Amino acid sequence: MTTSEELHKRRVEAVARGVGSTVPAYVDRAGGGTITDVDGREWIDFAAGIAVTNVGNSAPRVVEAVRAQAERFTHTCFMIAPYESYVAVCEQLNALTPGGFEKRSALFNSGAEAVENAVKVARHATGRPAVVVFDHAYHGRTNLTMALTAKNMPYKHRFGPFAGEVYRVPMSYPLRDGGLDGAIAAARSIEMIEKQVGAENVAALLIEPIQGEGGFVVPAPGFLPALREWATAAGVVFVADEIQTGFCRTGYWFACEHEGVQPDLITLAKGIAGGLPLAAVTGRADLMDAVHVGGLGGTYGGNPIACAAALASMETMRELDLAAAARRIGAVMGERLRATAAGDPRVAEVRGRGAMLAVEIVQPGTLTPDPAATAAISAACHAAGLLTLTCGTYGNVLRFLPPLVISDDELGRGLDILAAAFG
Ligand code: PLZ
Repeated sequence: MTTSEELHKRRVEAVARGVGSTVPAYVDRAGGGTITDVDGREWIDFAAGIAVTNVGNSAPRVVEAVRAQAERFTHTCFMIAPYESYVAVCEQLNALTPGGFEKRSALFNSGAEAVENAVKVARHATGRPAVVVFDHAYHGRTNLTMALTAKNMPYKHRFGPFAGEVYRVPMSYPLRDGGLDGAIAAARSIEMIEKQVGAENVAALLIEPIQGEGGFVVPAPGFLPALREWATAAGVVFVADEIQTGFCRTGYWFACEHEGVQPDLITLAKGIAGGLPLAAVTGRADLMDAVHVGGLGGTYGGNPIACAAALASMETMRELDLAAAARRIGAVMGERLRATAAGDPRVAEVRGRGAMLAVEIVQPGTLTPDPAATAAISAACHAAGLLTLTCGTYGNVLRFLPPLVISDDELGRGLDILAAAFG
């Protein structure tokens, strides 16, 4: 069989350099909490393909649904000849997302595409141009979503000019803003919007309820509710980007539920379909239905195989109660991480919710980010067979996103490797 080393040589000659990979191990198969590479090495998976395989890789229901749908038909294009599974996914999203009001959904392929479409809907419905985003935000790599994303390297560098009418305000980041009260942090951001943009010019306020790529930043309690309240009063569409936090990851179906926040629109992707490419915008019927017929769409959006996988994934989440599983995983991981942190002055903070936890690494005795130490700890994990990811504006956050079906044994072994990597 071909080895990872051989495949890597072929890759360098065939695949564009701009597409990176965290580890040079080529995958043979994956399931539960592990990935097996073509060299026969087993990795414990604390990445879940960046919070995608919440139901696990090749989850039995997903496999069966994909197989059955592929046999019936693979694609007709919903804009040409529609089919039930698209409608069923929308019905379920409308019912599952926070807010008892009437909702509509539209399906797309990627998270970035969902964000683009949420902005289209908000602009169309309000007739206003501006979009407000936050420091450390990540919303994608397309032209508009690069503008919405905060971090230059690697996402934006030399890829401009970017889309206009995007305004950035401070995030609540308790570790780095002196533990500012959530409502006070919100007032600071709101004042900036009102003075520099003008509320009446703002179509949408777009926020990740817990920031993903930006460093698993959990805003102080009260920050999201205060922004929600202001948006309502100002006629601004409150858009929650739950692409990384959604589908049971944080211990609820959606992270907004931790503070009872009801967004006007929610962007969804990643965990929605067990690894098949699917994304959605779900939200208030009056906003979604403001757009003229034919104004939203795309060739592949809501592909029938992806929809079948989404229905099977959501059923798996319900059947196995993966929100509860995320809370259990979070309790076990959190305890071990805090024990590690207690003896290690490089750990500034352990944070996150449910099975979306991270540690922020600094130079001891300071808040100065230490991306080199972060990379070294992550590399030690990789060397020992644990797949971990880093994130953060400063590249100094180790993040942990295991599949929610990981076994206690796999989780425990992963945490042992992690503890050893801290040395
Ligand atoms: N919004 C909150 O987390 C994707 C990106 C990894 P796409 N995050 C992982 C990388 O380096 O490209 C993400 C997200 C949030 C939007 C997106 C974009 O989703 O499916 O990658 O387009």
